[in-house]
Amino acid sequence: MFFECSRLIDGNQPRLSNGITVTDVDGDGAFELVVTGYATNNLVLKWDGSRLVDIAGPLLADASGCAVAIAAADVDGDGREELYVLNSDRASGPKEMGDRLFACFGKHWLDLLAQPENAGMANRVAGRSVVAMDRHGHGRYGFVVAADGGPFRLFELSRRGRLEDAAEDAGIDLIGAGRGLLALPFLSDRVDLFACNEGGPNFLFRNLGDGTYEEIAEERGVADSRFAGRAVAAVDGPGYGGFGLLVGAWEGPQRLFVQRSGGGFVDEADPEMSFPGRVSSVIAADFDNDGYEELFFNLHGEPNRLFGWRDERWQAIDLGDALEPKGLGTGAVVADIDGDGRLELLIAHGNGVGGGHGGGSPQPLSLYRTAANHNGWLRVLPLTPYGAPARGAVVTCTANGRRQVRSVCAGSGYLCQMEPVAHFGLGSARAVERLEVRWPDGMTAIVENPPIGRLLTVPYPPE
Ligand SMILES: [Ca+2]
Ligand SMILES: [Ca+2]
Ligand SMILES: [Ca+2]
Ligand SMILES: [Ca+2]
Repeated sequence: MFFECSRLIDGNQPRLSNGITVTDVDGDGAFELVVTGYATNNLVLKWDGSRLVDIAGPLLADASGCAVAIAAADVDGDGREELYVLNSDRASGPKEMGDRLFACFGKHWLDLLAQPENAGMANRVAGRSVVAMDRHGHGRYGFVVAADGGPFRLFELSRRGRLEDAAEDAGIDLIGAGRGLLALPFLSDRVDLFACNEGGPNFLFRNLGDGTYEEIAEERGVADSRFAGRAVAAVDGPGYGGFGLLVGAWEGPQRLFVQRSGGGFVDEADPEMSFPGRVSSVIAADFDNDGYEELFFNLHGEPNRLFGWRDERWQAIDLGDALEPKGLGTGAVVADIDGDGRLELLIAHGNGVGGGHGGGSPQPLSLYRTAANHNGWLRVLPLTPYGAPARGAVVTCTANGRRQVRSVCAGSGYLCQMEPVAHFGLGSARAVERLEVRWPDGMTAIVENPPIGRLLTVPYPPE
C-alpha cells in the first residue's frame, strides 16, 4: 500500500517524537503538522510545495518540554485553533512540568497556562492523551486530558476569559490510567467520549444532551476490565449501526467493537486482527480511495499491520514500505499534505515517557504516500460558527446509493489528532448524490450533488 517519501521532510533527524496534530498554525488557510518532542523541540512542519519545512518559533518549539500528546481546537471562538501540549516528565502520578496551551493573537503566540490569571490551573498529574471536546455544541472547545494516577481534566475558557477545570461539572473527573481518547457523537447526538485505560476498565461517557456525562462502559460492553487499552479510532464498517471502535492494546488482544442496534458493542476482531502486540496507535482511513477504510496498527518495535475490507471481510493486506519492523512507533496521523486527494501517513517514533513502556530511542519521522489510481474522492471541511475546523462534526456521503460516514477528528489514535477533514474515497463513482454535515450541536446542512475531486468547505449554516 505505502511508498516511503520521508526524504520530503527537511532536516529529518533521529529524535524522541510522540503525538502529532494537523492544524493551521500560521493562519494561511493550509494545515501544518505539529510533532511533539520529548526533551527535544516540537516541530511545525509546513508544506512549501515540495518539502515539509519546520517553521516553529522558540515558544512553540519549547525545547525544554517533555511533550507527549497534542491537540488543536478553537477555545475562545476567534476562528483560530489553539494548541494544547501535554507534558509528562514521568509515567504516572504527580509530575513537575506543567502543560502548555498556546494561543495566537495577531502574529504572536503565548502560553495561556503561563498567564497570571490562570495561576493554579497548571496540570500537575502525568497523562497520555488530550482531545478537543465541544460538549455544549456552541463552537468553543475544551481540552480533555487523560490523566494517569489522578482525575481526568477538562480545560475550558470561562465567560470571564479564565481557564477552569470543568471535569467535575461535566461528570468525567474519574481516575484511571488514561491512554487513548476519542470524542465524537457516536452514542448520542452530542459529543460523547471514549477513554482507554491501561490495566483497568475503559470509560464510555455518554453526553446527556446538556454537556454532562454518564459513564456506561460496562452496560455497553466496552469496559474490558483486564485490558491493556492504548489507542482508539472510530471505524465506518459496512453494515455498522453507527461508528465502531477500533481499540489497540499494548501487549493484549486488539478489539473491533461494532455497535449493534440498541447501542451495545460486540467485539468482531477475528484471531488475525486481535493478535496481541505492542500497539501504540491505530488509524482508520481510506488510503486507496476505494470507498472503504483501511485499519492501520502502528506498533512499537514490531512490524506494523494493515487490514482492508476485501471480499466482505477484514483481511491483512500488504503495507509495503510502512511495515517498519524496527520502528519504535508512538503516534501516527493522516493528512493530504500535498493536496492531491490521497492521504499521506506520518509516523512518529521514540517515546521516552518516564523511561517505561518499552523505553525508546531516537528515530526520525517517516512519511508514506500511496500509488496514484483512478478512484474518485471528496474531502469535506465543516467550520464552526466562528470559522474554525468543526472537530467532532459528522459527515455522511452518499454515492452510488451507498453511504459512508466520517467524523472530523477531535483526537484519536494515541497522543494524536488527524487532519480536521472528512475524507471520502469514492472508488469508481463519478458523482456524489448527497452530503450531510451534522455539527456538534445537532445542526445539519445538506449539500446535493457536490462537485468531487476537491476540498469542500462547509460553513456553519446562517440563522
Ligand atoms: Ca498554515
Ligand atoms: Ca482561538
Ligand atoms: Ca480503502
Ligand atoms: Ca496526498
